[in-house]
Amino acid sequence: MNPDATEVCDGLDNNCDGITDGADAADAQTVYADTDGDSYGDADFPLVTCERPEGYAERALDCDDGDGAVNPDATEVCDGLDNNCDGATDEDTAADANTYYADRDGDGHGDADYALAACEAPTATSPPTRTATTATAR
Ligand SMILES: [Ca+2]
Ligand SMILES: [Ca+2]
Ligand SMILES: [Ca+2]
Ligand SMILES: [Ca+2]
Repeated sequence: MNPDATEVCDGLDNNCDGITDGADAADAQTVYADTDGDSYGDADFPLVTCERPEGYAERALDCDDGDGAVNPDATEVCDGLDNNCDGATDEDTAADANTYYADRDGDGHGDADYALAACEAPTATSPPTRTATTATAR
């Protein structure tokens, strides 16, 4: 141990700076604050440390660290939130998405050949029915 030594995570103050296993340790890891405890941290709050403290996660990617039900492992549902942190809110793959059928003639009855999963009724300009004027669930 001497001031020229490199600090490493070993329980010793290798470089004699008075700090044992400080953030300057060569093999320190970066962890991220995980306020909601879902094991995904907030990339905006990193911490370089030898020992991951309580309340920190080894991976970031939590797009809402105030909601434990929102993280990359979550299932997207139609609720106005980006549950699975993929950057899209209530995407067509949501677990409880409705199936809509194109109603090209506007009689209120859709065409089973033109089904589309979505949280909200598609607009007339949505694929796969560019000529549809309305869409309806059935
Ligand atoms: Ca050390
Ligand atoms: Ca989290
Ligand atoms: Ca999403
Ligand atoms: Ca959602």
